Amino acid sequence: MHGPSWPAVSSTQAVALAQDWLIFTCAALSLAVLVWVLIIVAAIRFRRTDRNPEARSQRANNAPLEIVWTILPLLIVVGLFAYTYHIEAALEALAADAPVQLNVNGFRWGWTFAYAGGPTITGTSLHPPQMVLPAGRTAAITVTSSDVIHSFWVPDMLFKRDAVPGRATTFDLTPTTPGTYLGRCGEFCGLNHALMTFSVRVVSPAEYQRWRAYEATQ
Ligand SMILES: [Cu+2]
Repeated sequence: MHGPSWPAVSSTQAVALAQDWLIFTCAALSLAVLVWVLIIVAAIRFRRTDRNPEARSQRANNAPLEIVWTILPLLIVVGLFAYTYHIEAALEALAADAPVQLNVNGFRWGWTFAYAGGPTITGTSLHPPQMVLPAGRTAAITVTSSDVIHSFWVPDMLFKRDAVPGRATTFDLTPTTPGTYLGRCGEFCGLNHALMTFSVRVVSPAEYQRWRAYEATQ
């Protein structure tokens, strides 16, 4: 289980999103460093001293410089937008025949995981349910809710999708690393919202088949 810490980045979707985040952070940090350096240089070099009693005019302008600092940020923003759009489009795409298909229903205050042709697991805030997924296989997950808006959220997989009453939303999730990951409700839904947890146990495909076979005998 992973508590509130750096996410484990344990789905293929998470890898793409973490890369996007890294690019944004690098772009923001390099601009921040550039601005900090320029502020410090300007403050020291152009400060009022005995040798330089007149403060520089605050109104002097430099047209080429102003064009550059208008166009350059515009290009950066358009570039970041295009790259994010490209990633999100890939994340939104659904595999034609996902090997694992299940419905997730959120309710106050728990979750039901209903596998196609397989077990249905219901858990409450006192007994959170566990979802089992095979590593490296795409799961098509359809979320909905039976009362208010909840949100299916697995922080380590960097994935969150609203569970809206009367609406079914399908997304693909491909876990990469075996382990047990904490899931929560990501949308405030009432008093026991914070207790509306679940877990996702990612196992090898062979172990997943054994689990399905075992559940079928129950
Ligand atoms: Cu909820």
